[in-house]
Amino acid sequence: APVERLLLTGAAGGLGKVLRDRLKPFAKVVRLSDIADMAPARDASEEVVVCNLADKGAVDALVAGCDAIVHLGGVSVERPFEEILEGNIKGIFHIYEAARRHGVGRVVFASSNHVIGFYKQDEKLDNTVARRPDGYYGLSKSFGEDMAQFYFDRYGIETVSIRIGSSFPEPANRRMMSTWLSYRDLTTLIEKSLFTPGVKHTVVYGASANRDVWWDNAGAAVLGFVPQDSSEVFRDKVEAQPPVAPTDPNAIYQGGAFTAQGPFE
Ligand code: NAI
Ligand code: 15L
Repeated sequence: APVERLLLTGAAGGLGKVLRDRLKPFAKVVRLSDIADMAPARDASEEVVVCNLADKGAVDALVAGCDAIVHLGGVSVERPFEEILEGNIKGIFHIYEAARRHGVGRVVFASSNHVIGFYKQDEKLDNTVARRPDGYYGLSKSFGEDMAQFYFDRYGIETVSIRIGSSFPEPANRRMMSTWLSYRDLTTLIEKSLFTPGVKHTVVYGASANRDVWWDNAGAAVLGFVPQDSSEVFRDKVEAQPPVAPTDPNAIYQGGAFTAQGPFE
């Protein structure tokens, strides 16, 4: 059954804009939120609320009346710790605390491949490997996964943490041939994450059916997720790019260039 009111955070972002329409069939009302401006509500099935995730009271009011949350909001790239602390670390705490207070039973958390970014590209990972975050951003997503587990163990709030690879219209480089997640597959994965019963806290990788995947996605199979797309159709275009030096982090680590950002001082 569709959700009555679904909260989408990060609605002004790259994925949020795409999901604004695609999530409509999953809920009677989608409450769209971001710190940045969004297009006004188009009809009665949309609510638009500007909210800073670092503001606990504002997040509490944002979550009131919602039945499920797709949490995409926050800093989505490597940045100085102080910025990550506000949007991501305080943000995820405020989301779960509000979920607890308002009886929200299900969260879909946009985690990231950067929680395991320091593994090498020739290593195959399942969802039980020790995390190896590749920066403050990856650390904040790692903390988010722990937060999700804690709020399940303590309060029974269920979460699917999706370690999204690279979700863009096309893979932009060779690394993304392995990490690419089409918008169609992302949408299906979110749907399964919202509606599969009894997920507790499940960690899945968000990747399409790419030829050279690095991730054993048994967790996603439990959700009944079968990716439909593959980066293979972009191979010729991507391989026309200049070669990447074998010493380039983009050729070594699953997290690519994120492993070499900073220090910030
Ligand atoms: P994005 O950066 O385009 O969107 C994130 C949105 O969060 C932005 O609109 C931004 O204004 C908002 N935001 C930032 N700080 C905020 C705050 N303090 N309060 C409220 N809103 C705030 O990122 P994108 O690509 O749309 O990603 C969405 C989510 O998925 C992010 O959490 C990102 O970390 C995650 N993700 C995305 C991947 C991708 O390939 N696109 C890969 C892995 C994870
Ligand atoms: C992420 O976590 C970022 O949010 C996104 O912008 C991409 O950089 C992606 O990972 C990636 O690793 O390609």
